[in-house]
Amino acid sequence: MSAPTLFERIVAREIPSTIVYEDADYIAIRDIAPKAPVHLLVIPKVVSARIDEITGEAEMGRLMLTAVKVARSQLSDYRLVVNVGKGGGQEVFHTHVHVLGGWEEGSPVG
Ligand code: D5M
Repeated sequence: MSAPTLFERIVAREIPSTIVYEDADYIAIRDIAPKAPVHLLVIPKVVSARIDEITGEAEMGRLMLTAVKVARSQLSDYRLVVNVGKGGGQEVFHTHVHVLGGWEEGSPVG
């Protein structure tokens, strides 16, 4: 068996984090190195390394619905970002959706 991912260790409370949402299948935490005034990570508890490994419509749908629910609980406007693969900026190979927001004048990106 492969070593648990960083996010599995966070789910197991082996590594401390600020948890803002949790249900049976997902957890959302504050990013340790925020790139926006509000920067959350929405993480499925079932591990896939990258989002493009998720092939089930229900699983993909529930991930995005959970990300939107978490985002809407804290923000009215926001960005959802998924980095996919090293070249896409992914550092932690356990699928997660970034929720970014809270800028006073709108997102500085894009
Ligand atoms: O994003 C991985 C993100 O994970 C990156 O924005 C930093 C964040 N990170 C790394 N370690 C921690 C801990 N311990 N708590 C909270 N957030 C963390 P990626 O899309 O893979 O580049």
